[in-house]
Amino acid sequence: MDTIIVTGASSGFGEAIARRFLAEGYNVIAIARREEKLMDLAHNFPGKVHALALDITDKHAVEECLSNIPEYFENITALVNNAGLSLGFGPAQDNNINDWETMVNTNIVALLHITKKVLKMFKEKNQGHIINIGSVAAYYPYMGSNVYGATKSFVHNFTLNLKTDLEGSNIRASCIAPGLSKTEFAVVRFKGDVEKADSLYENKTYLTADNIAETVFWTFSLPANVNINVMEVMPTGQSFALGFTKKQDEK
Ligand code: NDP
Ligand code: 8X3
Repeated sequence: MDTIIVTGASSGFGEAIARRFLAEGYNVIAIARREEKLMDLAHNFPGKVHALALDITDKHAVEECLSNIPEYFENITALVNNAGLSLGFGPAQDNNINDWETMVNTNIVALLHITKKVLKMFKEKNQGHIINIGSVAAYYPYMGSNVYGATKSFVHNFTLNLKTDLEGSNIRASCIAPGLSKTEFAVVRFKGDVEKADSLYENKTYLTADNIAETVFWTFSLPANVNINVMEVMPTGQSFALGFTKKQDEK
């Protein structure tokens, strides 16, 4: 059976994407740091999940694990580069430089390492699909998005450029750009402050992880001659990133 690699499979979109493919009978290589969450997934789909508990910014661990894939999971047909995060929500001048580095290292550098490794396997078979999870933050600026939005712009641009390099091959490259979605994303962004995270969704419509899992599965399941390049997916009530209007400071 074909195998799908899903990074960030321990929660949110990644977990829902993994479950969506597993429900269709695919094998899944599930990557994230929280082993217990990956084990829950593996217990629900016995024999179908190869759980790799690792930090994707650890390039040696990534290299080691992806070089030693058990035979049953070897027939990889898609890579979903989903793991990612935003840290902090303030203006650039107030942000923590370490948070910026973590976002760049996770959302860009780690994605590149994994892509490079898997692309080699795809090239050997002249088949495969790389699906990157971007964000509407790549196109619509909002206060506090700064480096996060810029990392997602990289993901979008890299996907489109990758596609030009793959011209003439059977390998597809797609970028799915979700809008406001309720996952653990905001809790991570606000560093565990659940109340603050919840307030982001107050009086707003938002996407669910299952909505994005369905979009990813649809993108993958289209005929082999069809490539979704970039697709923006927003909740019906959203028209541009977060777009808070803010009164000017009165001084
Ligand atoms: P979650 O926080 O629910 O999921 C993030 C996933 O990424 C977790 O499984 C986490 O696993 C994994 N992850 C983060 N850092 C690492 C790391 N260093 N190594 C391995 N795994 C890591 O958020 P979402 O599901 O919402 O986010 C998924 C993607 O969607 C991200 O790329 C995000 O930028 C993007 N996105 C989210 C939107 C939203 O509104 N929620 C909107 C647009 C895009 P663990 O902690 O176990 O390592
Ligand atoms: C907001 C999308 O990725 O900035 O609509 O949270 S993101």
